[in-house]
Amino acid sequence: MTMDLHEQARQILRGNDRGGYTLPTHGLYPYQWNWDSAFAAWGFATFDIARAWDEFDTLLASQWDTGMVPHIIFHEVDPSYFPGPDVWSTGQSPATSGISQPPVAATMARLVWEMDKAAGHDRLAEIYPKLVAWHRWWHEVRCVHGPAAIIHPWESGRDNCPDWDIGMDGVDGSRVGPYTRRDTGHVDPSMRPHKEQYDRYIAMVQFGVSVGWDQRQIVADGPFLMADPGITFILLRAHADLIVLGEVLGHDTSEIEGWAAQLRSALPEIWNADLGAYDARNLRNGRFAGVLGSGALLAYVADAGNPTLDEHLIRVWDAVSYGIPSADPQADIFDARRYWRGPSWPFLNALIALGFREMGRHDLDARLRRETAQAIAKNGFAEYFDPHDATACGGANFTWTAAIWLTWAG
Ligand code: 9YW
Repeated sequence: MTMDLHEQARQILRGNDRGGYTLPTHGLYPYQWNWDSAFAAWGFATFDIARAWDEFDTLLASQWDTGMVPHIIFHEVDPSYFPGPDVWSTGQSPATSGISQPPVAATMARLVWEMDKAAGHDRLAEIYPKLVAWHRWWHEVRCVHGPAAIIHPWESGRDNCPDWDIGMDGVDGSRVGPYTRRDTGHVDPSMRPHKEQYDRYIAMVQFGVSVGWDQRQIVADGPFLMADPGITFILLRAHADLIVLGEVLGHDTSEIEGWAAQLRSALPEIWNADLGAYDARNLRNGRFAGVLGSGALLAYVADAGNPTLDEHLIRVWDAVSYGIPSADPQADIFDARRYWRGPSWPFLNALIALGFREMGRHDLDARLRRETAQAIAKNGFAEYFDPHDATACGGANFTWTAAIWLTWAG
């Protein structure tokens, strides 16, 4: 059984490989996505280490002059996805979106390098300066208020999670004009964001286009600006991994150490004492989202957990059966199959588990691994799962689900 699933997982990675970059899944997502690629590299490293490094190369080849690494790279135009390169209109070549995505690449590069240090040394040396430039961009452009901020929910990688509801309320989606969604033609619409949310997503893209994707102007005047606990923890963790990689290569890492210290000192700003947890915050008015989601639980990957958060973790986890839910099952906003409003996401479980292991919480790692593996063994390599009964949701034969099977769950 397990052998079969390993082979299936390798076939999914090979099948989604477009020659140097990997699609998240056929149909629904026909391009290269930033953090999906980093996980794909980790998966490839279990059977083809050179191919793993290629994935980082293609991702970083589309880095903007500013240092930003975009969230989507539109290598070959595919009309089955909306919003495509014409809507983003960033003027990049190859075409890209105009926002970034959670910077997990340095963390994944460290894991890949550790799997074969000799094979990885030169490849790592090539990408290291690009990773540093990307982290500098996060520090200078997105961490100006302290914690990492996002200018669009898509930048968080957790598109419609409840964290963003209060920020989305301030976005006017009524004037976006007509457009045709494609996602709801590929998968069950009840598992995707609502139309009112989509109108606002597009309005934010249109604002970016209107200012020529000037990121500082978007941070200053854009319709949406929220502090994201998820990216804050991922970036903190990635800074630490980048420092290790820099030391291996003999570089001075003091600049990165400064970014990491500054970011850690901003954590109290995203601690919501009323909620007893880290929380997303609207940076336009200081208001907290007031909901517990997977962004807060990523604290464990950055060694930022505490006993109060532990209580929430166990409470939300005990309420379901197949991994950590992406929203609080006891809150009104919970929706077991709607994307980031409740489902369990295998790759995110794998990321949180990385933190558990480093804290010495092997019991939590083992539980999360077992539950994630059971969902996959039961219903396949789905994009995400209903956390109560492991119903497969979203796209099938999903790259990062296959990757984390090979590296962790399987
Ligand atoms: C979309 C590819 C991407 C992920 C995101 C996820 C989803 C794209 O799929 O966003 O069109 O909604 O939310 O994290 O990178 O797998």
